[in-house]
Amino acid sequence: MSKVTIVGVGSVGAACAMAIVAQRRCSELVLYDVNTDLVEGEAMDLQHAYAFHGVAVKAANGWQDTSGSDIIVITAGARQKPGESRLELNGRNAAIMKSIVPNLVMHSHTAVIIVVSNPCDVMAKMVHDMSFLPPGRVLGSGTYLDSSRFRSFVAKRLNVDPVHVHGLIVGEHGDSTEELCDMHSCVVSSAQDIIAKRGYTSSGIGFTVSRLVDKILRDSHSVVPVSTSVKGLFGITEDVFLSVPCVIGRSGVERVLQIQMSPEELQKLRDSATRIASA
Ligand code: 6V0
Repeated sequence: MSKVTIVGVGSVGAACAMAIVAQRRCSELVLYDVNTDLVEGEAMDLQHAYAFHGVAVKAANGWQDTSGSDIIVITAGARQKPGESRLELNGRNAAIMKSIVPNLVMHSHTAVIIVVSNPCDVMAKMVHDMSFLPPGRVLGSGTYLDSSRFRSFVAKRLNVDPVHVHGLIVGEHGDSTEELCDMHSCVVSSAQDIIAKRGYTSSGIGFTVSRLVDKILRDSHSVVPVSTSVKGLFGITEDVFLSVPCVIGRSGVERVLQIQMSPEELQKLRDSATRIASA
């Protein structure tokens, strides 16, 4: 038995819900949103297919309905407009985090919290600091999505199965994400390219979150790039969250792998830390 709560059921929250349910990642999925019509409609729609997926989907009537969650996914908040950077969402989404995090933690003090709302690295640190949860129990989805995009671009160019392309994007989930090859700019501009065409991104992050939920609930000890505290690692002195390769399991981020990086890569990672610290 496992319970997952998604807070914010707009485009991203709905895509996360769809992926989690379709891939049967948990036994109970609770949806929470300030827009009560939206959340009830979304839950009803998914629940009508219960016979096909077997996940009990409920719309929360209040914070108490989120009680005892194993994982909480936060996707509440403003999204980028075309041309707007993720960091520009900081003020608006910080206010939302302040209004939801104490309520969530009060009802689920053993949950792992996955922060998706942008700017993801800044929000993940803020949620961590406000939650008073142990280190590792709050993580940002970070560059796990960027890494998946990178693998898909390499696979397409080389005409190979993306399952067999291995590579990690580390650093900020944003414009200063680290360059690992000439496809860097495609990865960094991906979200803006999609936003320019359809107004928002959702499916990629939906599957990314579903995969993270699975790895955490199975206590998989998988190595994935997610956003976590990096102060004191890789020569970073700022108190920030950034994506680096992490071992994740039932308690969230269990440890960071201190992989070898070139001096240039390390400098870019430190530049990301400086940029995030001043956001
Ligand atoms: P959206 O479709 O506008 O949905 C946001 C939802 O949040 C709406 O349904 C709101 O009602 C709800 N909401 C607002 N305030 C609260 C609150 N206090 N409590 C509960 N719910 C609330 O936005 P969309 O779903 O497209 O994006 C959500 C966030 O995800 C944005 O910050 C995006 O920038 C971010 N993304 C992050 C990605 C990542 O890889 N980390 C990827 C895509 C989008």
